Amino acid sequence: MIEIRPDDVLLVVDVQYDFLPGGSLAVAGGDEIVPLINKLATRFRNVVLTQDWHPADHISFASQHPGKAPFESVALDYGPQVLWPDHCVWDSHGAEISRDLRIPHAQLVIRKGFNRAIDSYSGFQEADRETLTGLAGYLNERDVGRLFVTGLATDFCVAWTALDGAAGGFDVTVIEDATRPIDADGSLEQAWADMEEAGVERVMSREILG
Ligand code: VGL
Ligand code: ZN
Repeated sequence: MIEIRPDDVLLVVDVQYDFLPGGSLAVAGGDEIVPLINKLATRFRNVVLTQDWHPADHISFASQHPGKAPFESVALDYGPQVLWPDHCVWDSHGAEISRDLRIPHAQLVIRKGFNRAIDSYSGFQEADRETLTGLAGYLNERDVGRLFVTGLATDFCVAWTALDGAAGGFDVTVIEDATRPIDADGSLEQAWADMEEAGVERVMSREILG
């Protein structure tokens, strides 16, 4: 069993309608994790949410690259970029955090991906590996303990957030069954390998909930 301490933080990544069944970039079984995250959240004094938040002409959208289809890749200034269906366009229904997520004590919502020319899977920094979101500053200023990461999708925004957290010196654990993957082209296996390599812990929710 893992004893949750008062200074630990639950990070809830991108539980938004576009990533849930019926959404434009729906993650299979994404809705199944919502009740579990609600339950986990009752154990944490500190909860932080992230919200994917793109302008309608965002560079990660296949629709902005003539001749390209979703899930193809392009080379951008900052490296390879997977192209996605239009999703989480700011102020659209799909960008809203699910109303089924019941975490009234959540303290902060970090929006990311709002610069047209840079994607941001990670809650900590954009894909140029330079532009910070301020999340590390917030957490450090609050002098928090361990980070426990949940949400969507395991192999993209959850993994990148966990990896950047670990790189930033945080003690990071992913609660595997409180996430669901997109799993495009071996991305899930790669993500777990990268996280293991970075020292990110991988647990199941029962180790916290009993
Ligand atoms: C995500 C792809 C594009 C995610 C966000 O939340 O994992 N994936 N934008
Ligand atoms: Zn996105």
